[in-house]
Amino acid sequence: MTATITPLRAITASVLAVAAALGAGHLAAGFISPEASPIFAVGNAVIDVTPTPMKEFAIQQFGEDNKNVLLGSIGLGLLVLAAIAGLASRKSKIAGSALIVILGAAAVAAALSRPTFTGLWLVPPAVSILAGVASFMWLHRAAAPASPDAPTEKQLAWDVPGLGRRTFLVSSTAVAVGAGAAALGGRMLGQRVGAESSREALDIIADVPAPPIPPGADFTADGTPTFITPNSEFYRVDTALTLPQLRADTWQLRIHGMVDREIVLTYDDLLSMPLVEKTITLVCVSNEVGGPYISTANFIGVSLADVLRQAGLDPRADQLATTSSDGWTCGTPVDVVMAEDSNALIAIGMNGEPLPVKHGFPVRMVVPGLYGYVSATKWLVDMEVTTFDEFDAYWVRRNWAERGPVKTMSRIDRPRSFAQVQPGRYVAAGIAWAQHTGIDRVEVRVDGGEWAESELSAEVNIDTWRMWRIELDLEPGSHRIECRATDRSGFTQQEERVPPIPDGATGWHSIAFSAEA
Ligand SMILES: Nc1nc2c(c(=O)[nH]1)N[C@H]1C(S)=C(S)[C@@H](COP(=O)(O)O)O[C@H]1N2
Ligand SMILES: [Mo]
Repeated sequence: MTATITPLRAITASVLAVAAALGAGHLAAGFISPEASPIFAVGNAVIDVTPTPMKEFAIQQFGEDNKNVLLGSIGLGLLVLAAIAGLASRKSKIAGSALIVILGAAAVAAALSRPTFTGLWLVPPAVSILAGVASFMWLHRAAAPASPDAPTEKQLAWDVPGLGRRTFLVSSTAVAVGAGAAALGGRMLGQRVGAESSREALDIIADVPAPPIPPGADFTADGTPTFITPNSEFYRVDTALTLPQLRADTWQLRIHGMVDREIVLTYDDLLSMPLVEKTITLVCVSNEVGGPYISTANFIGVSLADVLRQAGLDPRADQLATTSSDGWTCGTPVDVVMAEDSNALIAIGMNGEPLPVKHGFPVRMVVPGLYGYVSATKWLVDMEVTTFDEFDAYWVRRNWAERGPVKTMSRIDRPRSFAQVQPGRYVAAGIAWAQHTGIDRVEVRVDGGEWAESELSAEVNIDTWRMWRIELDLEPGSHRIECRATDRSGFTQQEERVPPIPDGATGWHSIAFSAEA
């Protein structure tokens, strides 16, 4: 007859067994690929199947914490499931073991759905199931109240002699420590490729540096961002739950498809080509009116158009399909890349340093004038010359537009929403951008009055943002300030708000604030 175990012990056994499964799977993945870890495979699969509106919500709501929020939610979900399975296992070991097997099966399904799946990816979930079920059986047995008179032979074999009633505590601690150690070990193994050490050994110097940023390129004292965004503050948007770990010395890029000759480039090949530095503003299509997903850097790299000319393009090709090491895909219009002065780069440096790992180390693409989702492939490993008819990239399959030229936009940085400022003289400031076209003017109005032209910062080049500021004379009371940009093609931003999906947000940015003495 099986004894009933206490609810606390049942829950502890089940939760720790799930932890052991996760830790063991993580350790196994350390030998294969960090993304093969059940927790990351499931997380990445969730990211891929999350409906676009929900993904947009997460990006807007949690910003760059969205990945931690996802992992935290999965962790919480597992905790609840484990607790329920534990409570259902007070008499028998079936529910707790079944949960581990079901979770393991989900991890297998997630692994199979990953674009970089190989057969080896089945090992971590298998190890998880074994470790999880074994831990659960062991803890469940240890949790059973000691029957003073008739221990079964099996109990004798399992119990550590002399520990008596502390058996459960000792066993749980052992499982918890083991799970933690395994997870840590997996993490260390996963880092052994050493993207960071590979990066630190490099020194990237442009053969043709960008012109220095002129004084007056930003109005930081009046509340705008600095013209160049420091790498640590550069916005980050990608689908990668774990940062791809690539080394420069083993990196390769295969250029193939509708070309005269296939090319395989190594990092040394790139270093031996002319390295140019370009000051470029990157913006995300998910950026809402007034949003933060825009930054500017000095990118160093080789001309993408030159490389494609070496490969020889089939004139019928209109799309450049690129893939990152983690299987994300991107489709870039060939005509934009090949246009004269496109400034499209295969980039290896950012603000005088090798690309940071989270910005695509060792190699990414940058194409001025296009939103990141159709141009800025990080951890770039494959480039296929093809057509838009032939191939739909990651976000296009999720209802975003095939082509993503950046829309002319402007943003108010000062005042902030609901700010209280002094009446009288007040300087408002912000940014405007129309990559590859250039900003002509930014107008501002208060409380729906006359549009007034603002002062623009020194122009660095047409591929970058431009700052604006304007001196206002404010009456006491509440106010609303709006701005609109006009670009060099003569286009003026329209008032109507359009959401980011499918091809970028538009509309006037507007801020409510008040002037009070
Ligand atoms: N490999 C990979 N590259 C990617 C993405 C991605 O999800 N995976 N996201 C793209 C998007 S949507 C944008 S806006 C830019 C952002 O680049 P950043 O993170 O360096 O600012 O990267 C692009 N490159
Ligand atoms: Mo983006």
